[in-house]
Amino acid sequence: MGRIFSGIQPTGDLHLGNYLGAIRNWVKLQDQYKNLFCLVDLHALTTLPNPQDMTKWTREVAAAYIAAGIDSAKSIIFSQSAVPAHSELAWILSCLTPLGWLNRMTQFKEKAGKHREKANLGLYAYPVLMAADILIYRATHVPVGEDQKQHLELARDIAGAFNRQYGKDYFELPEPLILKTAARVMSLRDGTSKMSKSDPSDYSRLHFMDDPDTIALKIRKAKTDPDPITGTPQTMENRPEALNLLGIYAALSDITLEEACRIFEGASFSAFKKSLADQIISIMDPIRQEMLALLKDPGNLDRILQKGAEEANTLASQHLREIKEIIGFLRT
Ligand code: AQP
Repeated sequence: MGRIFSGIQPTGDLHLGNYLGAIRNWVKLQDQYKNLFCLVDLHALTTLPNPQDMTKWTREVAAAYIAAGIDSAKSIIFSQSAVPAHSELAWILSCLTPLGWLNRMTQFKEKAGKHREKANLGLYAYPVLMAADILIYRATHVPVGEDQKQHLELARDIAGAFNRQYGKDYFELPEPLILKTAARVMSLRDGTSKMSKSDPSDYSRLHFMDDPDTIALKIRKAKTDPDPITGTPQTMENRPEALNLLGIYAALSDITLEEACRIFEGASFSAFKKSLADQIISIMDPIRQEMLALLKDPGNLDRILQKGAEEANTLASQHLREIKEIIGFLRT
């Protein structure tokens, strides 16, 4: 059985993009692979959230995983910071990673923006920690969206560099798992930029915790254009907002974008938006209700994470022992 590692940063309220692009697909992988689903709080630290938010968002992401169908009896759910081997391996791997490789990472350039000199070292080294996250469990597969492809490539290069340096095929190169069902969701205000936790506008995204009235309002306010919906995606090529909304409807209904266009051909956006809001509410509101119930008992959530951390630590510490032996560290 293959092994999967994946995670989400607790850096804010989760949104529909995180659901359709990641969590919903992970649920389906649970019977095919051994899965580790992490709350990557060490990565989140690169944005320096205040401690209250870090705690709140970590529990919320855990609750979202479970409410959406990740089963802690089948999958390991845990916080990255509870497994010290991630940080230890990240240091080891950083000594094998040429700066030139990191300089090519587009996400660092995007996130650091114009103030590169002020960006923290953690943000720059983020892909090395991500390589450690994957390699410490000797994961065979990593579900990736477009935005993470380059980081996974780097993880494979770093694994190869370790194997070459020590003349041993210790790390199998992790394979990307491109999921056909993973949908890229764009901002409700701008169909050309992705829905994101860090977008300053609340109206750009739908949160897991939005109640039905808020969902309906945000969909009513979502940017569209004055033309009616046409029958194919090709005839709507230059209408990114319209295609994004139809794409969301299609993903939630398990149909293709072509089918969604056919169903709503000729419809006005006000009619389509009503159907879309109903569809979102019918899927996301039961998840919200379950999250609310889970968040009422933080002690129980913490126990689930504690159990996950123990399982993850058992796997990770065994591998770290082997890695240290290969390197020649003294076993004291
Ligand atoms: N808009 C999206 N559409 C599809 N998938 C998405 N993901 C994020 N946004 C979309 C997927 O969610 C997973 C976890 O993402 P993350 O929190 O680790 O970081 P991110 O990709 O940087 O997510 P955000 O929401 O954009 O956060 P910020 O604003 O903090 O950077 C990943 O699998 C990602 O592909």
